[in-house]
Amino acid sequence: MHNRLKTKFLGVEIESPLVLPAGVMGMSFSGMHISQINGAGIVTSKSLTLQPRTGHQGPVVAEFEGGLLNCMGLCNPGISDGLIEVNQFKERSRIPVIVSVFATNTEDFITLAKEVNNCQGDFLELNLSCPNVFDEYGIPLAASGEEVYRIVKAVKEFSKLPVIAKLSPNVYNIVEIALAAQKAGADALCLINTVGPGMAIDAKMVKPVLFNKFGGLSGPCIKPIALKLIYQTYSAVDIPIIGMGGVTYGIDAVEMLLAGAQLVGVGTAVYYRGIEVFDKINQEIIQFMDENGYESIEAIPKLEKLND
Ligand code: RRO
Repeated sequence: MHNRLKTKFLGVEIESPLVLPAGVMGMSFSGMHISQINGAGIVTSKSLTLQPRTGHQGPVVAEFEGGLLNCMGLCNPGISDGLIEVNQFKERSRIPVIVSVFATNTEDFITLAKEVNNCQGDFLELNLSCPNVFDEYGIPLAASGEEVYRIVKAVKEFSKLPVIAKLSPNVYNIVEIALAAQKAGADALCLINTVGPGMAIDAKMVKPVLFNKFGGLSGPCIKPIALKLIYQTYSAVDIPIIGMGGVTYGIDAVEMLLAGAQLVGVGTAVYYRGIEVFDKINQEIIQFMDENGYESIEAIPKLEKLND
């Protein structure tokens, strides 16, 4: 890994600002490991729930001209088995891991956080923003500043790990939600989760492509939304942001950094460019730095904040 890509996140040294977001490579040790070998600086587990979940019936992924739709439905092995994979990863790998968890109420989030305290993970991500379980659980918690505040505050009392709140793009006022998370003690924010949900239709078959009909949008078409929400949030909060949404090339990652992100998630691009995408984007960032006279990642400036 190139020294010039080194950075720090919440006091932890990392070799590249690129993050494997939750869910992209599933929940196995090997999915996280292969991302590390290919240049990711931090990996995130699939969001883990208290009990295992099989997820939705397939097809759960659909391609369209602007990116992908997914309705995985929170398929995961449950917290106990999931943490075995996390520990296995930590024993054989040298980079930090974010353990992502999902629940629908404060008590379950606290139980999950206590479980995560006993694993070798480095950070705890609260997924407050899955767009694909509306039928089961209703509107995501990240739609309400009060809910976000309540859950983050409760988890912070019990978590030994720094807490990252994963927010939704599908809200009217992202700043209000981000400030609620910060006020509750969140150590960092992660945004954005997938957009929508949306829908794809197979015209010949006269039916929706996804079995579940609707799914969250990811990929290049959501990058402008991600950049706007990250920039608005960066302008308002003092805690670091992991920015993601449509990052496919090095220049997209640089745009995220300029918008205020400290780290950058690369998810759907794995589908387009293969697992080597992390190394490719690392190289493209270095090329941008060479061409524009930046010696290190930290030397890449941020945009002037809104209302400054
Ligand atoms: O599993 C999913 O359907 C899923 C989750 Br938990 C999420 O947070 N975001 C997403 O696009 N899909």
